[in-house]
Amino acid sequence: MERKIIHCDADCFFVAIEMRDNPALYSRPVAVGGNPQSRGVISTCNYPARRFGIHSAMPSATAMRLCPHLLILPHRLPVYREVSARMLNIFRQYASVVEPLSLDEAFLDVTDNRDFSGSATHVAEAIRTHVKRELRIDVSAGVANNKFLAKVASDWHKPNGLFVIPPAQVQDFILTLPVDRIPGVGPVMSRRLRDRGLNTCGDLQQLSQAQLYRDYGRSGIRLFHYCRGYDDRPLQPQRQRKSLSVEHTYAQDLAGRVDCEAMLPELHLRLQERLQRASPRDAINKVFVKVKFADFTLTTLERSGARWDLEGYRGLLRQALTRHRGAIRLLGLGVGFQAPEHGAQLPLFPAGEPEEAIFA
Ligand code: TTP
Ligand code: MG
Repeated sequence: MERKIIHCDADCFFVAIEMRDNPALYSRPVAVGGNPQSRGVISTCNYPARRFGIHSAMPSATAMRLCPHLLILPHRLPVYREVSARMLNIFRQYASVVEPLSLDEAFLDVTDNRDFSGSATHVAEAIRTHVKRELRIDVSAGVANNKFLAKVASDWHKPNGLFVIPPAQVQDFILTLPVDRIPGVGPVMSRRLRDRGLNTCGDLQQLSQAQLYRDYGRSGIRLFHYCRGYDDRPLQPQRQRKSLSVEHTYAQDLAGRVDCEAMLPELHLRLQERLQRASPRDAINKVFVKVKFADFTLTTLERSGARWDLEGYRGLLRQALTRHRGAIRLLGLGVGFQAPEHGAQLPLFPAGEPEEAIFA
């Protein structure tokens, strides 16, 4: 039977909450992010700010150059978390299966929903209205017969939009879909494809599965299915965290190993605090360190079954630091958890894989 999947994604989530709580901000460029003087980055910004080319993960200093009258507000994470939880509660009133993806995003499977004469489009409209009434923020939604298309659709009429891809229109829709609209295809992969003249999903359809596998490995297999509008991944309602980490960008670069090791205890303490609130420790099956050098070279070193005490991380860090020369800008520590058990229904993609990183 054809599935009915809705993807909901709030518009400029953090800033939407700030604007709601201070309506004078609606018409001016506003971002939430870190301090430009201490290498902060933009978490998100509203649509007036996006017109200046500002986007998530951009250094705040760059954003201020692009738009000198940009207002950058500090984070109020507890408030965002509360709104997120209330939004999730609303979603659950309309769908028995909900898979949260991040604070402001979720998939809903409404195949069995009998309300609204079984119309997923009407369910999506009702959810948008409900969230707006109760939380006073805008949610964009996409409706389709699988997760991939629903996610593409929620982006289509953003902000404050709803877009439906009826099953009969999937083939037409997909032919002209630009490759960089495929969730997980980042700038690098997009460029690789475009350099070969592969601009749309229709272009990708000309390649065989074997060809795509040869050129792009497992990502190629995903592309083969996606470019045909095909995706049989089920929702993962109790999606288990795959990893947990903490990191810090230092206001002043760390000169070398000794400086880095001096920072370890504090980072490790933060990791332990977060672990206490998260998954059971007996599920930890690997540890990793992340190092970003002053020239932005990034290296991650992970080891299965390694110790996640301070000594274990010290050993890993020493090894990671030998990989590149220069001062150090950022340090991170993390753990990976055992993958959750799966039932008979095998997903097309490995469980819990971060969507954005798939085609990095
Ligand atoms: P997104 O849904 O990616 O972005 P958004 O809701 O701000 O904007 P859009 O209208 O395009 O959906 O992310 C949700 C929130 O997650 C965002 O408000 C802030 C936070 N976030 C970060 O902190 N850093 C990031 O790099 C990104 C992408 C998001
Ligand atoms: Mg969003």
